[in-house]
Amino acid sequence: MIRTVSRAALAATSILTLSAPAFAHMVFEQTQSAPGEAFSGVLELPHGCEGAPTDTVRVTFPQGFEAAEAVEKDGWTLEVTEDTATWSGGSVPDDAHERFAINGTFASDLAPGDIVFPVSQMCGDAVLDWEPAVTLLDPALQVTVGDLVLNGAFARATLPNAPVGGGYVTITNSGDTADRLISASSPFSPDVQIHEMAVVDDVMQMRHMAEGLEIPAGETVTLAPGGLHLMFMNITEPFVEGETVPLTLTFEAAGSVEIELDVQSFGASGSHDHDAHAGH
Ligand SMILES: [Cu+2]
Repeated sequence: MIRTVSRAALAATSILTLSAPAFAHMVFEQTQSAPGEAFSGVLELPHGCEGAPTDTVRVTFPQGFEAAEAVEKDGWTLEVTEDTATWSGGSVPDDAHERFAINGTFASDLAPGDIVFPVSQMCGDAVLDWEPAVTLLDPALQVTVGDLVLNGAFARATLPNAPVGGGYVTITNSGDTADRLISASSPFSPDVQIHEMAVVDDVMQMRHMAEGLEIPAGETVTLAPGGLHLMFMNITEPFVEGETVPLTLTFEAAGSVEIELDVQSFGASGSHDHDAHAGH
């Protein structure tokens, strides 16, 4: 993600453009929604502007983000117009990570894909521009089983002779009791395991979750590159970009459901192909 730094005092020709390191960009805490769904977006300031404290934050609501509101903050003046929410008059030190929140509903006729909420972070005359995005998932690709809704299922293409493949899906439990993913199976592998990433002795390692994966009531669990994932052991054929991999997931309460994983490029991270994430 690119951020631009501009100072009003400088001529347009001398505007600085810097690439922010991946760990310092501004993203929404919740990055997925769908057309027609309500969305609560929380943004955290990664830092000030070149060391200076932040005094104003403005979020521009994209087209199709309806009934938009923003959440008041102590010590800040909030002004909401049809297109923007602006918090001003406060001060966030460079090393603090203050949060700002907006609410609204994505219009039901919006197309699936990334929706950018332009954000201007101001520190006196300095302005940092950010482009946090929300991915609208395609409702046609949702799969429902019991109280669970499965979204955005994908796998990454495997390299020649790779023994394993990774699969990812987002699972939302709309019920009021917890469920548990207890097993997975696929004709592409004799053994599909549920893995999590954990730091052991300062080294990131994968751990087989033999006890399964809890899907808490009312919550969304995201399996994604660099985090929780399904690991297809000893794959019987390669995962080829553009094709699909069938997968059966079995939940303790909701039962079994068959889904198809879209095979994306080797480095894909789901709908955010442009973002760099830690490898599998
Ligand atoms: Cu793994």
